[in-house]
Amino acid sequence: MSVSSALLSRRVAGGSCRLWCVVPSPRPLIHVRSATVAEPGRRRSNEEQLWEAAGYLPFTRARIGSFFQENPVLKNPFVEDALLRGYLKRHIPQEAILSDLCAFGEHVAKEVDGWGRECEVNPPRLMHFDPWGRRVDHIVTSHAWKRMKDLSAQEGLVAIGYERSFGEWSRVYQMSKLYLFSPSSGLYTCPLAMTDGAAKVIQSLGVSRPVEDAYSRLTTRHPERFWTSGQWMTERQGGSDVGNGTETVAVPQTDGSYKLHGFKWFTSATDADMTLTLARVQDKTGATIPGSKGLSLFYAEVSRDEDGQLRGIEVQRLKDKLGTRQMPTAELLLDGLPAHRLSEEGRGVASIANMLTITRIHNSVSAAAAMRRVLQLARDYGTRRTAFGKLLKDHPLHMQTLARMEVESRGAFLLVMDVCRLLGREESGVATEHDAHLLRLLTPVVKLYTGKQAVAVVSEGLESFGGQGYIEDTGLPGILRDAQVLSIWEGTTNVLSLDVLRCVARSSGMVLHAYFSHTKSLLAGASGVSLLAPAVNAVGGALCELEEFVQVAATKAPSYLELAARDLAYSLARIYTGALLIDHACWKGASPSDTYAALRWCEQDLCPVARNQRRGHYDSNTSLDAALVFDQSIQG
Ligand code: UCC
Repeated sequence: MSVSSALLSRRVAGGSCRLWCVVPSPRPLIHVRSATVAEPGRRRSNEEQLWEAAGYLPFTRARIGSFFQENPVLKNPFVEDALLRGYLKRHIPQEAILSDLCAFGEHVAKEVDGWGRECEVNPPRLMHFDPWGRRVDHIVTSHAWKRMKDLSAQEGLVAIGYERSFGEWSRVYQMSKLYLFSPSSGLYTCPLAMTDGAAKVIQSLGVSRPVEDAYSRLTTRHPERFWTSGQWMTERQGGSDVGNGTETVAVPQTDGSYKLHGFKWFTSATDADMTLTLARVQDKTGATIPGSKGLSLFYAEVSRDEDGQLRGIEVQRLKDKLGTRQMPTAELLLDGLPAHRLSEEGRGVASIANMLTITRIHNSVSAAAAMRRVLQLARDYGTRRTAFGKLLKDHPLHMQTLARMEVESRGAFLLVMDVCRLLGREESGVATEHDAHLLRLLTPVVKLYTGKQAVAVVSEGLESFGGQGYIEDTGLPGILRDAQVLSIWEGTTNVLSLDVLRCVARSSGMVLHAYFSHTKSLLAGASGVSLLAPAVNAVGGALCELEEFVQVAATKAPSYLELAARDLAYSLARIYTGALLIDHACWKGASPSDTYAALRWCEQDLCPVARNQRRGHYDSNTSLDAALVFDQSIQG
């Protein structure tokens, strides 16, 4: 009998059984891993001596063995991203942009990513009182969080969008930079999204007193002047049904300003310098107008009085969140916050809509960036980690898994960048009516679709690291936690699906008309490319199905469309993204991987709304959904 089989039979006969049976042991059970160095004055057991003689004791108290896993290494995310570089080379081959992004990517990998990690490890905390009992409501943030603010100004992460040095492509440039920054930013992209949104609102309403100075601070590159903005929309009754949920009142002052009184339940990045928020103007009797029509948009600065007290704000508490822990999110009592009305009375929702457009696009950039980041790390890890005798990269099944993630990630990137392109066109005054319709339709679509994709892809990405993907101090779990918020804030998947219906209705279907004609024009460019024929046919077929769905749905009651809203939004996203992937694969600088990605994307169900329509899912009279959800019955 070999040494190992002798050991095995002994352990089965006696040793391992003791782990399970609570039988008093004649001597303490010694774990084999720590048994090689005999305790002073104790004789080694025969079993231990056998293990040692066979050389099977790699671990001792003094030595912990030679098995370590190599960590994935973050390399320059610009250099590592063939699609980003290809996209930019195709659309904005400006040396100034490419070299700036390359240098920034290097900085992100070498230094900024470490700051991002520090933001996670040292989350913000709220100091309610100073040591002498004075209420101070001070949100203490990490050094790294403050560095992110300076960096954001210096790198022009908001400013680029307003300088417009590259005309209609300025937004693509800005968002490409944010895309490189986002996964390493310690969630600083959240205050930047709101800052960008606030600048956009102020610009669209007209930059005049009292917000001139604020606008210049939001869009400056000078760290000492740079301000961030909040967007306080969510109250105790929630953040989706803003029209009915907003309780905050605005009390007019004799000088034309207002004081706000209310409770903001969820304010992100609460260390902002200013905010935009909604409130109901009180008349002389204290009455307000209910619903959306009673809401107006206000600008308020976050400042302290001579005693160091926040003016008109009490920070109730910081939120204890699943993710985005790097960022202070608070409940705020507004108790006479000095404010200025920016919109006409009752035009609050319409006026803040520009901010929603911008933050939803930022959200989508962060979603695409999270997918790309987890893939970059997984890809690198695949070249280092050996399992079952070879590197992960040499296991075809592992590569298949990463390739599927890659297809999702590429699709998301192209969809996001196309929306940024449209935004840039609108802002530089070259957008056609058709572009404007597309931008309105695709903004909720890109936000809702990429938010969901990010959670799925990042979750799969964590699995590609095995158990290490589940270990906190690798930094990997935080990517998943932070991805989960992307489908929630700035409108949940269902709220945004309803926004799609809303813009279809308000435009009398013109947004869909723009969608169909643009998608067809993208496909037309690929008509002679035989390699892409299966993808072109799939998208073309799905587009026909979608047109048929729209025709049928137009004859149905609103409840029918409401039930179809989510599938409709998914269909819009998948078909349009398929067309973008095909279009990109036709570019003269495209690679075989671009073609492969397009083909793979188009193999999925591109038009789930047509499929589910045929199954009768939207006929509310036959729907058993609620019965299924609340099922309590047991048959028999
Ligand atoms: O989640 C939050 C935390 C902030 C954190 C920031 C993160 C940034 C990302 C970071 C990346 C890392 S704050 C709360 C989030 N809440 C929402 O997003 C709201 C969700 N709910 C909606 O979107 C709803 O659809 C509402 C609130 C807009 C619906 O309100 P109404 O009053 O029923 O809306 P109406 O009546 O349909 O529209 C009123 C006006 C209309 O204009 P007019 O009167 O001129 O016809 C609409 O056309 O507003 C216009 N409007 C829009 N315009 C409404 N929605 C839009 C839109 N999306 N785009 C353009």
